[in-house]
Amino acid sequence: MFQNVIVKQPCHRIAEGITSSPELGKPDYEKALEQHCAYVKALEKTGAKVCVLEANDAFPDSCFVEDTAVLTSKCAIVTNPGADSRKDETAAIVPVLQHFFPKEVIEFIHAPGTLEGGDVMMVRNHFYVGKSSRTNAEGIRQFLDILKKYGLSGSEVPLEHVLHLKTGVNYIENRNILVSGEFKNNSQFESYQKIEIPEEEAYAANSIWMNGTVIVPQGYPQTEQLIRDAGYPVITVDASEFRKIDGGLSCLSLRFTSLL
Ligand code: CIR
Repeated sequence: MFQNVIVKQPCHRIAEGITSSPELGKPDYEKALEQHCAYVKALEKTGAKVCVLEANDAFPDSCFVEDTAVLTSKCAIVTNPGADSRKDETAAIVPVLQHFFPKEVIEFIHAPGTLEGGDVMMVRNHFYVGKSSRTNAEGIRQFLDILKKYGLSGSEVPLEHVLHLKTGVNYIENRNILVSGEFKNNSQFESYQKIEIPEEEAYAANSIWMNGTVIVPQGYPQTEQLIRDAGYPVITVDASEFRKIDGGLSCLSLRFTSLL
């Protein structure tokens, strides 16, 4: 159960966010704001208390708050994003985390290590961490050291094509895992019950488990059905504006239970 969620509103400069898919067009600020509101409502429906942070126009990608921290049952780890334009997004998350975690369990990834939360997938007390264009070997080394200190474990998953680990693979509890593309045959996920996402719906591999319900992006009917067939209630939300700048549903929130 995740009792708490942190989100950050999209900012006026969202159209300047980093993208690998310029052909999708630029996100529309008003639409993004509407979609963000619906996303918050969906999270609230699952019983979580949502803390909505104000937008920050200094950082076009700052609504993707997941990348700034990894929140566990024992500690909070503030990241050091690999994208230069995103590095300083972390300064704003520290005082927020202090409302939910004792100061002495707030840890940091330091340069030259880089790590983004989108590369970290939690399965109970184990954390898979993608080695990507954003998360480097030194970031992973520091991250695994921190996990060890708290009795948690982690393992590295090298990425080939996708931006972040959770762009292509997401754990939805009960040993069920959504896998797309390069992760379908990855031996590290062999022991899970795999739900294979069809290539044309790969974006929907980034669906999120929230307190028994799975929140799925709108417009991916095959994925929605596969998740329903696995026994989950589903809420769909439109994420089209975030998709234009490589953002999915997981990136838009930090989901956790407060230690305070
Ligand atoms: C970026 O490239 O950093 C943003 N445009 C998208 C971040 C998506 N975050 C995530 O998958 N956790």
